Amino acid sequence: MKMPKLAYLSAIVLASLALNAIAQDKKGVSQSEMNYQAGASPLANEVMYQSTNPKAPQMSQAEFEMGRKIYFERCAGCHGVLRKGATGKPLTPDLTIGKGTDYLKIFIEYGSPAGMPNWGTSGELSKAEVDIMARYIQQDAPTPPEFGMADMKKTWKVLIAPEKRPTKKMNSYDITNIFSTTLRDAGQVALIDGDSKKIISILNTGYAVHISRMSASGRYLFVIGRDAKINMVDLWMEKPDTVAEIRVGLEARSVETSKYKGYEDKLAVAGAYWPPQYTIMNGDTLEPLKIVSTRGNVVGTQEYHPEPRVASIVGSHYKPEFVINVKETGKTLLVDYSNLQALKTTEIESAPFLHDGGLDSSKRYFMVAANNSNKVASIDLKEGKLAGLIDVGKIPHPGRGANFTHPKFGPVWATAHLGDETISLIGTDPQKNAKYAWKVVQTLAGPGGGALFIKSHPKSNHLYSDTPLNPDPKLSQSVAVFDIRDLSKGYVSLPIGEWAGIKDDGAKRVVQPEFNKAGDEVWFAVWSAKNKESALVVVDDKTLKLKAVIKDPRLITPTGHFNVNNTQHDVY
Ligand code: DHE
Repeated sequence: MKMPKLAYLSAIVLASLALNAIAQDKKGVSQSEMNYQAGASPLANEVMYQSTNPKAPQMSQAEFEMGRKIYFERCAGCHGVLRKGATGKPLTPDLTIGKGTDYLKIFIEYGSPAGMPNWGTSGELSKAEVDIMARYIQQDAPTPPEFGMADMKKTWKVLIAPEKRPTKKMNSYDITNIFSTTLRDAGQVALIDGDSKKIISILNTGYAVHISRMSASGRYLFVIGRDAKINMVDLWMEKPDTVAEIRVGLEARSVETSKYKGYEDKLAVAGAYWPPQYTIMNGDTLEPLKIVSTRGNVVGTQEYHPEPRVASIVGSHYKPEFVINVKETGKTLLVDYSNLQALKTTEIESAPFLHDGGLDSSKRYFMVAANNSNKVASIDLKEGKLAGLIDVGKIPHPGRGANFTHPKFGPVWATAHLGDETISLIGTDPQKNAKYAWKVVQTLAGPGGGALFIKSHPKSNHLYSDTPLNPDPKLSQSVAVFDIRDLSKGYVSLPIGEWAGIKDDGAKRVVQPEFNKAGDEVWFAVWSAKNKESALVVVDDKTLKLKAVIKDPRLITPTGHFNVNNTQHDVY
């Protein structure tokens, strides 16, 4: 239906007032973060039911299906599966129906300065699709199915039973220096021999595969896809391969293993985005043993949240506990796995939305970014309490962060930021450097926002910080390196993208510094789209000179890469 001109103009005025109001909202989201969050959700392929809200505009079933698919491919990462709001605003019918279709169409068409992409004018969505989306977000949000024990068991496969696996290492690789490289859009990982820099094998994994983690012994590698599929790979095999697999939900990001003395290789755990839950599994077969929901109340407001996603997980070295960070509720759960039938959980409040993080150099404290609050929480894994909640820059994004000894402030842990160019160094030694503990002791000026991962190594004098989401290709294709002996010198920039020697016009985003086992090389992914050439670039940490470029047509969209030794022992 065509809109009368006056009504159309007033809708534009109203929409622009709203845009300004949101722009002033300090939670406005940068374009970098928007792009980062707006990844496709595997929930787009799930069957969901349309319920009819008599006040919402009509939609045929085909239109509803199209709206649902587009929503999960483009919008759910920011606005939440149930549209209750996450990084983006809530889009529930009580808020959207009153605004009306024409108003919402303008929003979707033009975007907002607060970070909503201009889906229409950018050409991403057609006029008809914008119209469908404006009507779709006025319907009741369909709920994806749950995924419980019976569903998990249907997907669970032990391909090689533990008793049929090798009793000793059957290959000649130094498996402690293998890298597991995420090939994101291929749904695969490449296992690369860190010594020869040759690909050992390419393994099929889950959809838009995300991270790799190691068992405590260093024998088993666990890989999780965004579709919550876990592959368990035995590195002792002549040719390392998957020995067990399972899906623990419909969408997920994190997997980890038990690392406490006496529990090595005994258990694995994975956190899901949907359903919001974590699952504890047998460490050598992936048999699901225990599923625990994370639905609950948000720190501070104490409001109920129906879909608190599980973000980072780490296995404590101090106690038989998994450290499970729940995004929307802003709570860290210390889950005692010593008795799964009488699970004891310590719930530590900090701030939303908990995302990624890593251990300090003593491994006693888990440092986790609360990226929507611009804070880092330090969780004391020995005492089971919050040690500090530290204000940092805008949208901290550390990966696992970087530990080093600062010449003046002692042991520090570093994070860079998605939303600004700073790098915050936080004191982590309350015993010998108490006055610096849990404070930002120094702020470094990095090259720009859009940073994702920062890294150092106990044997290195350098701190590396990437900026793959910076809109300036010069920055997204290079890495900043600081000399930790004299941070006042500022950083030098290494043109990793250029060193890759890629001829085509791919994005060449330089992602995730990762050291080899010896701590004398740093590996980077040079990440381009799946129809473009990508590469891995290896830098000599002493000289900061190019050491090797790894290219292969099978290296499709490499992003994260995980060195076995450093992942196994939490060295970063
Ligand atoms: Fe990640 C870690 C979630 C997009 C590469 N990512 C994590 C963790 C979480 C997370 C919760 C911590 C896991 C842990 O430690 O247990 N990532 C998300 C998202 O929700 C988000 C923002 C959007 C999405 O649609 O998934 C997202 N992540 C990305 C990417 O676009 C990246 C850059 C490329 C890719 O491969 O998808 C990316 N994320 C990574 C990497 C890590 C990671 C490499 C592990 C860092 C480490 O050092 O351990």
